[in-house]
Amino acid sequence: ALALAASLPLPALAQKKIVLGFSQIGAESEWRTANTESIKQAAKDAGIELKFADAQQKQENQIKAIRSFIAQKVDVIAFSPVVESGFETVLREAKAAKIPVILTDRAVNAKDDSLWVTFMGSDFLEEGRKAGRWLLDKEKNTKGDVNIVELQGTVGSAPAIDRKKGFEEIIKTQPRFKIVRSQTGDFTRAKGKEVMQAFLKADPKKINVLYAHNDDMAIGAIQAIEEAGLKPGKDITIISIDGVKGAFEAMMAGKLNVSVECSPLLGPQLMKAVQDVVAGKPVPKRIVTQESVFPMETAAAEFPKRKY
Ligand code: GZL
Repeated sequence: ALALAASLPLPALAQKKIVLGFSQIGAESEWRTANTESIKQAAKDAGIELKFADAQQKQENQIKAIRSFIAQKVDVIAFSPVVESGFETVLREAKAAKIPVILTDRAVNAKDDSLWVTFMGSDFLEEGRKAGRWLLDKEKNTKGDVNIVELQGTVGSAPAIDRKKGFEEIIKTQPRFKIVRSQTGDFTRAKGKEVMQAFLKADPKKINVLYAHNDDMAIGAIQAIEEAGLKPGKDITIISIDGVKGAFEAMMAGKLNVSVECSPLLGPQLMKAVQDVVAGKPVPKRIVTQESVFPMETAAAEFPKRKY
């Protein structure tokens, strides 16, 4: 009987489910909630077990979550680093535990790039350049100073650093474009409104343009501008980034002039990379999301096609 049993084909080992530990920044913006939805849905579709941790925008919570994923011996760790620096130590712990790490959405500035397998997400520098190019084109037939106030994203985050850098790289070609005030609104509507109120109160000089690093801060600022008795999108030209539904609604209402797309729909790409890493297949070190620019004139036609 033993010989007979030995000769039978082994029952196919139940394919062990891949376990992915994901540390998400928080739920600070429409972009972030769409990003979370994309990741959760894609894990379900791929049959990947997702351990999901929300850090409430605190770096120490992300570090704790990554440590707990290491302790649980997950197959892969992925996260969107809330800020660029301070993750090297915990990434070295993951490497020592032989758990591959995937960076999504935001990068870290660690020198040792062996600490992650791949970084997938937008080119924030290019997003800032697109915002700058749109403004120069809009003002190409005007003369005189163009005073810009800037709502920066989370201090120390890759998108805030690079969207500022990219925008400045473009507008510095024409000195009449001046950033007269710049402060962080931490990517949230509430903070964006609060800081814009302060800009409007403090700055006797006319504000011609608002450059917001994301739509949520722009939407908060639009409320502040209206409460100050001004017309957003007319008295103050507003440029923002992400392309979330709220931005399209503001553009259709004529209150936002342009939104530079930054897609949060990284879920499917992430799960494909997770499966490839586990299967030992090569994965590109950098996967860039393809994106466009939506001026208000295109908003109504584009809106029905939007997925986030
Ligand atoms: C960009 C992402 C930013 C969004 C914000 O990829 O990290 O974080 O632009 C979000 O809306 O809060």
